[in-house]
Amino acid sequence: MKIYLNGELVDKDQAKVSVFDHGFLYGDGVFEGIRSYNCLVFKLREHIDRLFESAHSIMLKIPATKKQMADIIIKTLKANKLKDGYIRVVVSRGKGDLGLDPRKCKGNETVVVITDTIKFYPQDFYQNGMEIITVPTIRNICEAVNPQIKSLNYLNNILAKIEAVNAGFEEAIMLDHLGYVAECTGDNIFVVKNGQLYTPPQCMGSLRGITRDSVLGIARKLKMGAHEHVLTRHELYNSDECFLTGTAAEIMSVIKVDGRTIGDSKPGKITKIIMKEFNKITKTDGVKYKI
Ligand code: PXG
Repeated sequence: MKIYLNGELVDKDQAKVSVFDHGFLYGDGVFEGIRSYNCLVFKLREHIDRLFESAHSIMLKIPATKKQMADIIIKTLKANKLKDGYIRVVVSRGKGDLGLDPRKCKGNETVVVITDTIKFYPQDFYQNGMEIITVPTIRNICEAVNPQIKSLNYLNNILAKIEAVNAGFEEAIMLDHLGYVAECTGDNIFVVKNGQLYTPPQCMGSLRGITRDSVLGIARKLKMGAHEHVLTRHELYNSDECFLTGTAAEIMSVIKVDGRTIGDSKPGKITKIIMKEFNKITKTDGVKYKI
């Protein structure tokens, strides 16, 4: 496997970063998770835009243009002959000293692109839906670390994941500081009620997911009502359908939340339509490459 590291494609064993890298010492950096489907990098422009926005917010200079970053990603996919890949782009503040002052790292930014395959949830979940729970750890508040920044500091989400796993579940619902539903540890959440889609507004402490935006686009195209609206657990429990969206998970039906059955405990009709339409756009909405 070849990894892109600071201008070069190197073997996996040679892809090494300094222990003084502030990405390692402090989680000081940003990342993206992207998928390619049959030689098409899905929503590549949107992912690169979000990477640059995350970096801009933390005043991290990415040592490449957006076009160069897209070329690097495609070059890495080609080097690994991957038609269907999972791409991890990481840009960290780079090597500094033991203090957290980012000025010490200036000009040392680390750029890594890893391309691999991914198998996320068991196939059974995609057919029959999954059960999830709400966990005690709340999502970071915007005034602290804004969830829009896809930073290398994912401890907030990891704590929630640990709580879910400890309780015997694979995914957790995180609430915001007001008790409204924010999102899951690596996915956004939607409910369907009376034929209308609802997802929490991004200002309420959830990442503006690219899969989430794709689903809102699909709903608009199909003339379904889709709303960004605050959601309480009560509304989740009493929804007709519920599903998660994310690059890794894609569209995942949820059939039980905190022990409450959702709808008739099977992937819902609208969820299935969204899954089918999502599958269609993964064949068109992105940047093609040849291997
Ligand atoms: N919320 C959070 C907190 C995320 O990290 C999403 C929502 C979904 O966004 P996209 O743009 O992918 O639709 C994400 C992104 C993993 C993993 O391995 C998941 C994500 C990122 C990195 C790793 O679980 N999801």
